[in-house]
Amino acid sequence: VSREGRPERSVVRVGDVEVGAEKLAVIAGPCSVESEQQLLSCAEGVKEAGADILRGGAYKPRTSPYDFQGLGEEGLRLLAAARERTGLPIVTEVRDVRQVALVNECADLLQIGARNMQNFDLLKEVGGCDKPVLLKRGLAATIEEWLKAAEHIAAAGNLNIILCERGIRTFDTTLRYTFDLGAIPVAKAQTHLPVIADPSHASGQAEYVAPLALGAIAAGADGVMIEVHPQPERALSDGPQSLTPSAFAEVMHRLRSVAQAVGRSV
Ligand SMILES: [Mn+2]
Repeated sequence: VSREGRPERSVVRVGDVEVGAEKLAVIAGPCSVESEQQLLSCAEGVKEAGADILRGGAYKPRTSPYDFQGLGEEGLRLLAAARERTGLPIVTEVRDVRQVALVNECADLLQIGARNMQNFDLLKEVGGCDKPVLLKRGLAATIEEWLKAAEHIAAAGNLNIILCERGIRTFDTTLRYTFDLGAIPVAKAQTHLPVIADPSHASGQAEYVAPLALGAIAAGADGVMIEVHPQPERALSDGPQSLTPSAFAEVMHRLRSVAQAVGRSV
């Protein structure tokens, strides 16, 4: 994944969407797929606001085993229905090697979550897939460890990798994580891969999602991934950091000016 081997920047195709091109890629949707109604209303809202890719978790890695773990296969079916309805390609997390074949069949982009960044068997397995991979940075991973994790996927044969900075754990717990803005230009300098940012998990609070998203784009990110829920107060996971579809539309509006200032479009 190093730039030494490939000086020009890579563009990764997700369905018909290009990630890493002049136009920024905006991924939006709920943390978890909860129901048909929740997902479809969310999908239509983010599409209307201009999102390019729909996110939604079917297999959720949760800190507590007693929290909602996701709808699993039913969630994948609902995501496929939302793609059918809106035309948006879908990204969803694959949490375990046993799910890879099924998720690869259903999704347009396979997400490796922060907690799985160094699950080397899983990296190898998605490295053998024909779908692109979204690799989140581990919450306690150095930039070098993150890029080496991408190398595991590439070495297994899949060069369609998108990196995602999502905040790291530091001494400061004011926000959910500490958003590492500097990781964006460093990852872009060291690799040819597209780099996006996840301001939702980095901040953990809806009111700080917009400023982190704007900062990421100003720093050279190729896109953002934002959690959106039709009723954040009723979300089964990550409600406090989820934006309503109308708040998301407002962020999209603000992203356009920053994108323009750095020679990109939304
Ligand atoms: Mn989440």
